[in-house]
Amino acid sequence: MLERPDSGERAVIVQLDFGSDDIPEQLEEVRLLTQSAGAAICAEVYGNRRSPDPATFAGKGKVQEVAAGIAAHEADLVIFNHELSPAQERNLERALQCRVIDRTSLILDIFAQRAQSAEGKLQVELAQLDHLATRLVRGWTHLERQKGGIGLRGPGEKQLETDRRLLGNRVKLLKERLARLERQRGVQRKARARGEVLGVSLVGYTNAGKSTLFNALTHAGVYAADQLFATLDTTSRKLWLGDAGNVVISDTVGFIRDLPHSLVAAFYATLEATAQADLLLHVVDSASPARDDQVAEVNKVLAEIGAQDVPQILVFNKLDLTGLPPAIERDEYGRIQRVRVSARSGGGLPLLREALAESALEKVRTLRKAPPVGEVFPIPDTVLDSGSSL
Ligand SMILES: Nc1nc2c(ncn2[C@@H]2O[C@H](COP(=O)(O)OP(=O)(O)OP(=O)(O)O)[C@@H](O)[C@H]2O)c(=O)[nH]1
Ligand SMILES: [Mg+2]
Repeated sequence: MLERPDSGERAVIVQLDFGSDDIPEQLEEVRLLTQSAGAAICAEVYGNRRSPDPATFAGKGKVQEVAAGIAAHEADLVIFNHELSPAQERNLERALQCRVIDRTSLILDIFAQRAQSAEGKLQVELAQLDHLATRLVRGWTHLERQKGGIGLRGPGEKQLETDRRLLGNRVKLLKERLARLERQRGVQRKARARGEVLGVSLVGYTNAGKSTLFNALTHAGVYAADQLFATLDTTSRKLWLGDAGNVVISDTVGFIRDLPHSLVAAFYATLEATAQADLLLHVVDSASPARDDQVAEVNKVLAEIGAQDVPQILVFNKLDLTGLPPAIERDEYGRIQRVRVSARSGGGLPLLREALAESALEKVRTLRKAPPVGEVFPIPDTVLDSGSSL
């Protein structure tokens, strides 16, 4: 357990098992989430249940255990790695006399801390207000709120004591501002589309190494760190691929299991760019024991934002941790399925550039083709940098 940091809060984390087989991974994830939010974990409470207790989620005995943890470690807050109903949250806070936040609030708080762009900030605030709207009557937290802390940043400080009508006004205002920014971006996107450049988006589970890979490919110097949701704002750069010309590659926000729905909705505009990409590089932490689940989760969110049909190349990153050699793996039709790389050591990056170039050429070829049925035009690989209509 960590010592109390100079600033930062001490959290008791609670992980219950309802019969899932990936509890160790879920625990590891909530630890990282907690640290990413800036808190130190002073105690962990586990338990098994058949189903959540309607009143307190964890049940009476477990709540007592949590209370003991709070007392023993002078904890400032309790983090449930679960979704709590507003009533459960309220009951828990009453029983524990301590701030209680659920997984959604924790993730929203990290987003609130990281948001940089005007748009990102608006999107996060909108998601927080949505989450807060059902939790307006919390009584005792007013004093706590003045101190700030996880789950209390952002709209909480300003808004909690206002009524729903004010909240509604704020939501309306934020939506209008967002819509304006979206229109601006739509114009920019169209301008880019006219440039007829292939759009490639890096997508993947949070902490998979997207930003590290983006930097390795483009020397862009974006923020990459062993934190969940290090990236919130999309950054795009041109990437020269020799014969295949330029592509525009974008680093994007990472996904996570049970991404709060309000957040997906709020980030829809940002994620829409992903849905409109010509190609997705789906970056995977190939050394993670939860690798396959994470791939599935990412595909789930991609489907939610309408990007399920965008061609994907799986990039199995962190090869240095698995000891496997760099490689391009193809399916039985010779299509690229997977590229094994290490963004950190640079292993396999030339192969990834090759794979990207091949996909870019392939894409241009299909776009240029569209000949009358039955007719075939052989297109030389060298004449691909002008006149296509992406
Ligand atoms: N060992 C190893 N670590 C890597 C590799 N690529 C990235 N990392 C590390 O993984 C952590 C996360 O990297 P990021 O590039 O920030 O990951 P991300 O996918 O952009 O994460 P978010 O923006 O938080 O969603 C950092 O500590 C990186 O140094 C790799 O190839 N090998
Ligand atoms: Mg990142």
